[in-house]
Amino acid sequence: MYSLTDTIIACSSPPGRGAISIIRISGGDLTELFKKIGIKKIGNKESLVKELQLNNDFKEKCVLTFFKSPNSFTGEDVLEINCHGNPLMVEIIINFFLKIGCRKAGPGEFTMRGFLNNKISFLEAEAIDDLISAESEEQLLASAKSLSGKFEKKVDEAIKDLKQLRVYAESNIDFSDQEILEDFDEFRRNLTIFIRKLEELISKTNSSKYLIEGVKVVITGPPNVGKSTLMNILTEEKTSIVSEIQGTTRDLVQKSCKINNINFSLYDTAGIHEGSSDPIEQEGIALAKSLLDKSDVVIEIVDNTSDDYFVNYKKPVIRVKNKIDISQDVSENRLNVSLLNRIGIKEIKDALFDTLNIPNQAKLISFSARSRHTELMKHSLNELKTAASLSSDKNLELIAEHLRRASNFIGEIKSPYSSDDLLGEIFSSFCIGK
Ligand SMILES: Nc1nc2c(ncn2[C@@H]2O[C@H](COP(=O)(O)OP(=O)(O)OP(=O)(O)O)[C@@H](O)[C@H]2O)c(=O)[nH]1
Ligand SMILES: [Mg+2]
Repeated sequence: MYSLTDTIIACSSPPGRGAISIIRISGGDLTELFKKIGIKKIGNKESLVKELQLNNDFKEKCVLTFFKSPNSFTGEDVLEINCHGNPLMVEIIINFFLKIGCRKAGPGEFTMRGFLNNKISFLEAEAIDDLISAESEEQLLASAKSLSGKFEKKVDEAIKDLKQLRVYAESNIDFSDQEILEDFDEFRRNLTIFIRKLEELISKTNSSKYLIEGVKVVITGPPNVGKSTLMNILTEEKTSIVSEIQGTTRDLVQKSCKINNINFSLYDTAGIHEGSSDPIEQEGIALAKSLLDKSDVVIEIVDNTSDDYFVNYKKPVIRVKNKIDISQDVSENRLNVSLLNRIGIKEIKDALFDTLNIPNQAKLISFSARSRHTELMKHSLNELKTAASLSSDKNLELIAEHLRRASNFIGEIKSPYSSDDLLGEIFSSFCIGK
């Protein structure tokens, strides 16, 4: 965790050359620093032009703008320095300020101070990061919606609903062994309604997460069924070697593609079968299996020779039967396709969206979100489901405990206070100067 009392400095504009660069300084009180650079007086939101003597050789005329605490992004005193847009100049200016009492800011440290000083909520901070990192109009739109509070409102609603459930459980603990509580059934109904609401929110949050972070797809199945053929079709180039020889793909082959403006990270893998005596293929199979755990969705392909192939992936799965041009024997539980003849490609693409509940137009996604949010919601959901499985009012104490934990998980979406290290870790994924 960073020290919160230091005066920090970083370049906040992109690295490289340009008309101007912006360096930002933030600290509890910049009065001493101002004295050191010869500023006698500067008011909130006032700018002045000042020539700084940076070292024996260099002077630079800068525009300095002051934001007085708490009226700044970090909530502290902030000085913004505009200088000529040259990375060497920026370095000399930063070195000058390091010598007179500043410290280099870590990634996301300005934003973290803004959060800790209640200038922005945690979800706003994440949305700002998403907005800056957005690579498509859809991502930009979704993070702008989050920044305007759309996601936070949903989380607030969940927190409020959960609070009501907890109030009931906790206030009735003492009465539960006296007589059957009259309104216990209603409480259970409300709990079920809330579980459904949270499941819906998780599904929406998931599709937002996929928009921001992309979707990890593993193409798997027995050997020689057309996995690499599908890889090449989806990536629209010869990414993997295709051949009629069984066991062609041994390594993991990864390539990204965009479908309906969502990024899909595709993994072509070695065909999984038990009988391999080739140590390299065996290693490829082990790699393919380990990747399944990390995927968001699995595309399992079989062909007419492996119809009864079945694996329980514990992941959303799209089951495909390829080569229907050879065998007319279609499988009821699979998408029947002929990749060679480009039949069924659209169905596979559509299935990716349907299986993951992603709207097929990315601009319909309601807000931006991250794995951190979906994971916390899923933990919360597990606690709620355990609470709901305790069907007697005699278990009210235990129910209350599970609700408390569910509530902590949801609360952590907005305030990941549980550990300072975690807070530092989250902000450190932001860029320097932000
Ligand atoms: N008839 C027919 N052949 C196909 C079809 N799709 C792929 N093939 C052929 O099946 C063979 C195997 O295709 P690949 O894409 O290499 O299969 P794979 O699953 O990646 O194979 P491994 O990497 O060895 O596990 C190639 O000769 C393809 O041309 C199809 O729809 N119909
Ligand atoms: Mg292959």
